[in-house]
Amino acid sequence: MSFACGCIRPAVRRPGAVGASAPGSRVRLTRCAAAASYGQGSTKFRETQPMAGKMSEAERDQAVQKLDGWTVAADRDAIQKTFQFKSFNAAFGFMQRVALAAEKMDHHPEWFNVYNRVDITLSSHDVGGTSERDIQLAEKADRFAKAFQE
Ligand code: HBI
Repeated sequence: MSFACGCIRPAVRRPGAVGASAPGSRVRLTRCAAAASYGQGSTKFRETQPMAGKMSEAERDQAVQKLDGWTVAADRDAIQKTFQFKSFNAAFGFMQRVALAAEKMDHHPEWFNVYNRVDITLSSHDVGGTSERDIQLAEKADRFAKAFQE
């Protein structure tokens, strides 16, 4: 079962958390554990989550085509790209730059780094799919990559 935020399992409501369900019950999360792990403190329990901000497939696909080398993830509503650099130092420098931009945007990548390679997946957990924030962060990442690949 998947949830609006893309999580595959609900969290158990902790006693005292805000929500309509009894403590200990398993409730439908719209702000997933990943979102909660962004340091937002308590997880908000809502029956529905406004989907404002989520791009339609057509909007997403059109936006991805304008990016440099990004693709739509095969298994979820997200965009992905693999960056290759000349060295680990260049890759890590790129990651540091992206991290600063992500923190400033309050919008964070899912990424994997091995040596000179950085795999980035962007999705907006709060809307359970791709939003303009993902496109904006992808554009920033492409700009930063150019600086670290020269
Ligand atoms: N990053 N990719 C992504 N998606 C989010 O929904 C998100 C985030 N970083 C921080 C963040 N949300 C916070 O604003 C809270 O909504 C969790």
